[in-house]
Amino acid sequence: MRILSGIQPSGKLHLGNYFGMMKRMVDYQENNELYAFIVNYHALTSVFDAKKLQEGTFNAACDFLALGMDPEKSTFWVQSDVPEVTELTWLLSNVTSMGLLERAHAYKDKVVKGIPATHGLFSYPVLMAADILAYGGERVPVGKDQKQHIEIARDIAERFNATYGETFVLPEEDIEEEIATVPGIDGQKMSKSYGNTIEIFADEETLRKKVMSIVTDTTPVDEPKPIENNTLYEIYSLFLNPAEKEELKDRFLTPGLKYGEVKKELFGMIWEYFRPYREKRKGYANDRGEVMNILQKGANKARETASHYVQLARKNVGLYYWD
Ligand code: AQP
Repeated sequence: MRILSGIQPSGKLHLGNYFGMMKRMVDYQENNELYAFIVNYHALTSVFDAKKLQEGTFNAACDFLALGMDPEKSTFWVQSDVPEVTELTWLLSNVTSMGLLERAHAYKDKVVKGIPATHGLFSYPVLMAADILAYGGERVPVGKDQKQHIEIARDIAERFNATYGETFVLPEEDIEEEIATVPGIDGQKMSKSYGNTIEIFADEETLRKKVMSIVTDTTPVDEPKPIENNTLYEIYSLFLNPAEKEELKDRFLTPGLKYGEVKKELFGMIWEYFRPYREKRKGYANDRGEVMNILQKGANKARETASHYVQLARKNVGLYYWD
């Protein structure tokens, strides 16, 4: 199965990105053909500082590699190193109805969050469709926030195939229900633009402060704690196997549990969980040459696949005028 997904280099990696997408990507690479990339063209919709985008791209590459992306097994590259996707975006734009894009929640949400309402932001889902279709992605592991975008990509592929003949694979979203939306420290969806993230490579003090500031309810200590919509419970559960989750549930439902103590435990757990990745990340961060080399090789591999689909699309729409 060809699995594909990307991450924007638009800020520091957080638990939502990790559990919603990255961890699952890394797990998939054992038995699947994995395509993973850093979507810097997409980040241009919200990052307007060249230096920041450059650094963000390098940092995202270090994050992904440290977390287990294996460039020998998988194809790992930076989106803009295969500029054919921007051409494909144009070809797809012409079979994408305005209505389809006008219904996109992410556009409206991002404008509300203060991201400028540009044409780029509006057509973000078409670029995303091009990314998926250019590589023949069959399954796309994402968090729930991206569900509609994958549906749009599928609609666009269907429309293109119906208009010009079989060209693209129809992609399907891959969302894990239990971790579809990781909450942030304030209980809303964990999101860079809400400033409510728990960054996985933060230093010890920053991480401790973030975890200690997870918002909790005012249930008295000597009463059972709710587990529904309980942010602390939900974040803690991400690190547990099913049996451990049951134990945690029992602890919450038993009077006497102190949220402050659970937060301290959770901090320790997160710190230890990411310790080996932090070490590995330092190695990559200090070896720019090696990271660039990996990305270049990845781009060459990715380009071969993209060429196949983009050439086919060019031919099918009639751009091969000499034929
Ligand atoms: N809170 C989340 N829960 C589950 N999955 C999440 N993802 C993001 N937040 C959560 C998933 O992470 C992948 C990469 O996301 P992205 O690079 O597209 O970043 P994003 O969705 O833009 O992340 P943010 O933090 O929410 O950024 P802003 O504030 O800019 O919108 C995706 O698969 C996403 O689903």
